[in-house]
Amino acid sequence: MQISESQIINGISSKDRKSFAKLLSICESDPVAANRIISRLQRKDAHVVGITGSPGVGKSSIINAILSKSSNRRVGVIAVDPSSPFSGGALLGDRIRMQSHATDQNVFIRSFASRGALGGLSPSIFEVCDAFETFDMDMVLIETVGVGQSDTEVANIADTVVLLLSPDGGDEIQMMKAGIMEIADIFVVNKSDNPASISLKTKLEGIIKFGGKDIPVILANSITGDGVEDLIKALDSRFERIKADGTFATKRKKRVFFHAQSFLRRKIDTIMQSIHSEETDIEKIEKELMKKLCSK
Ligand SMILES: Nc1nc2c(ncn2[C@@H]2O[C@H](COP(=O)(O)OP(=O)(O)OP(=O)(O)O)[C@@H](O)[C@H]2O)c(=O)[nH]1
Ligand SMILES: [Mg+2]
Repeated sequence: MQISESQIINGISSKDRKSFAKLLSICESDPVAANRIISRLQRKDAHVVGITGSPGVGKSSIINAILSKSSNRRVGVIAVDPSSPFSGGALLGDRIRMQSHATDQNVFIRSFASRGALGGLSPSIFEVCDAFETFDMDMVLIETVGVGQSDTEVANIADTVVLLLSPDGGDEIQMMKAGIMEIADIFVVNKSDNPASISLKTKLEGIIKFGGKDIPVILANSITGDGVEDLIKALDSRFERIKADGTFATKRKKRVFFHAQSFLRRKIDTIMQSIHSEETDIEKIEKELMKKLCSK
């Protein structure tokens, strides 16, 4: 049975999970319709948090631990997971790690089967994130794939970026790309059951101090939940601070810009796919693109 946009809107307003799931599917298949539906719904500013870090560092586990300690609030999870052959089970793995919360009415988990172009975030991430804000979420956690561009791109959408490191990743600090250190608002040294985590934390604090910055470094064990309350406290106090000092408003303005950029790129991609692939004259392709773009 075809469900109308008005039915979806009414359903979401009365917190119906099926209607919300339908909106999330529309975000992926038809961004124009998704934006139209979202604009007709009430929206609440959720704290959008990007969780990034190398594969296997514990991103899904820490999200699971955050969910366990957030029973009094509504939390959405967006897991952007690769469908690459060597990590075939990763998507399933993330689901399993968060499964204990799958029936929790205050939690909604959405996994993407594949990431976007150039290893970045899925192109529908902005619509999906906006959609979560129509579903009365207090917090939206975005797990990146931790490779390619997705871990720096997440700063375009998140209010706060949490970078996870772990002592079993070799010399993680040495290996880290320059850009990723710049975007972190909170560091977590995960796997605190490994004694080497203490020296990793000390080393990281030294680097942050040397850079003249004041960024919290939290030691955590996402299996036992140790340190996760400290992370939640750090997140909450940052959210209060950025709302008070104007950072939040600036970030949200930028998010609209990046959303527009992603929306337009997607639109152009769709049109390009409809232009005859045997055409070899770039000018002709451009003219065709402009014609189709203007007629939409
Ligand atoms: N000892 C220990 N193991 C941990 C901890 N946190 C996570 N792990 C383990 O590390 C492995 C990877 O954890 P995930 O949560 O799947 O890591 P991830 O960063 O989401 O991994 P990808 O999504 O594949 O990039 C799993 O076997 C976890 O059980 C921790 O604090 N201590
Ligand atoms: Mg994961």
